[in-house]
Amino acid sequence: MTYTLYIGDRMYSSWSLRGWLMLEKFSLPHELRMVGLYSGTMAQDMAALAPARLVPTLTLPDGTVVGETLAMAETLAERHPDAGLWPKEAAHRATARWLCAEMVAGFTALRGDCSMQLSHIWQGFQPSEAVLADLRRIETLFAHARQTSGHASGPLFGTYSLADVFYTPVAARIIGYDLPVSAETGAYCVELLRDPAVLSWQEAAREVTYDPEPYQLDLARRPWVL
Ligand SMILES: N[C@@H](CCC(=O)N[C@@H](CS)C(=O)NCC(=O)O)C(=O)O
Repeated sequence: MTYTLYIGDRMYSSWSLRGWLMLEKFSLPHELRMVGLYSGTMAQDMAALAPARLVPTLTLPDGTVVGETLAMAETLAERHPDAGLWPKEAAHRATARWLCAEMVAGFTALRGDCSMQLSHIWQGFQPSEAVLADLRRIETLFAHARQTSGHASGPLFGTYSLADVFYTPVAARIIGYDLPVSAETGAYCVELLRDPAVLSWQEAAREVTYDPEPYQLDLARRPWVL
């Protein structure tokens, strides 16, 4: 029983990272297939998965195709009720679902201005007022999650869950652009990015290079050392 996850790129595809973490972190057997997100072959590579057209896309062992990361998360959680994808307690689970849904639907300024990259830390990035508002909202949601769960640090709901999966690429944006957040949020972001699974993903990401690199900024950079 193996899932197949189609991903685009490890360095820059935030959604691919989410799709992979929800399999990898919960020990769900899977194989990966690369899709040419930046090589111009994406439509061709994904033709057999139509009408899915974005990465990640998941296929279930029976061949069912599932697009959209949130749909994948719910499908995997339903198929593996004991794997702990969602928090055990109902109130925590409802809040975790809320955080994931708001992430998928929101933070458009942060996502638009600070494309995820796991290569280096930009120096001197000046966030717009809209990006700062997104950061405030993210910290409000984190505070609400922690108040609900009673866990002041570590995974938002005490045990690593889909909420942490969905906010890992958000953490990469916060760290990768050196964005202003509280010490607590910064520590949580670093913890998410120091996860051994994320580090192995980042290491594999470095094996692929692009010329020109996507999402360049006219800014100095420092090495990604956390
Ligand atoms: N809402 C989708 C977003 C997926 C997404 O935007 N993936 C990007 C890569 S990170 C993509 O496939 N872009 C290719 C395109 O837009 O043609 C999800 O939750 O999975």
